[in-house]
Amino acid sequence: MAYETIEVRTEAEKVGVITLNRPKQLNALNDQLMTELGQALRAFDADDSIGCIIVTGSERAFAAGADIAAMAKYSFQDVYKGDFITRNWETIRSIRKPVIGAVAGFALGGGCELAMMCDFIIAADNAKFGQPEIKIGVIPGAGGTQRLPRAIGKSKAMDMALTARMMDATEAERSGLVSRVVPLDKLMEETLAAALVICSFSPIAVMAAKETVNRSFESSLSDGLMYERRVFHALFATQDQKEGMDAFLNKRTPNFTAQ
Ligand code: CO8
Repeated sequence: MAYETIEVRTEAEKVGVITLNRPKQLNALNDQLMTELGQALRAFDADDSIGCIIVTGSERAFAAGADIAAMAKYSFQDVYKGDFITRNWETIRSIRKPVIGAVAGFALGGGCELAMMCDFIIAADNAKFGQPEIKIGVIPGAGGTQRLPRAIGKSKAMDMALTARMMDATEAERSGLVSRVVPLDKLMEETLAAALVICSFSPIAVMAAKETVNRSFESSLSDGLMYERRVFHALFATQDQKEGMDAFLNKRTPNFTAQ
């Protein structure tokens, strides 16, 4: 499929890589980009040869937010009737394979929110995260007020949403927003290495692990624990569980088949 605002490629025939590509606008997220991103994510999710997906931007910007030029003239009627955001921003939530955000440069506003929709974030040492919407008379609208406090706690989330200050990569890692910080020139190499580790495991177990961790954000502890237990039990019905445990006991590399 021909895309105009993203680039799509496959690495090692197993990892789908989606690069946001509106360099002149620092990858500002407009309707076309979010629609194309959703299409590319869905295509990789449906492709049995793909085990993990990476979403990334440029060295200067992962994404500097929603496209302010596109939004500036919208009325309430436009955004409400057009279901602005929900209609094409949430596709990533329905992707069942792991999605890693590889973030360099600015991840601001909707860009920070998109990064937080990924399953985890690997940041380059030049990454800067922020929710500066307050500076342009609005608030985060794609999950920033909800995912940020869950990721870094109320005080820091309030600080970012109310003062619009940016958080650098070191602080983002210390706060739990990102899982690792790597040198800028190693960002893709390290993220790809992480993706290939994930690809080496049972795709069924990987999918189940993602689903179960995500469940923790939607349920009470006891409901979440029960859900985890049942999924854990269910994995004993898979061939991959037999294979994984047998390979461990016989000191050999497992050959997972997604069965
Ligand atoms: N939208 C549109 N264009 C942008 C955006 C953006 N968010 N960010 C940068 N650009 C454009 C600039 O207008 C500029 O274009 P031009 O060269 O034609 O003037 C070009 O990118 C380069 O930007 P700068 O010259 O400003 O570069 P600097 O290095 O000086 O500054 C910054 C970089 C700090 C990133 C600065 O560009 C900036 O502050 N950008 C805006 C950041 C922002 O406010 N983001 C939040 C937007 S609101 C939002 O995301 C709401 C999300 C709600 C849900 C999403 C719904 C769709």
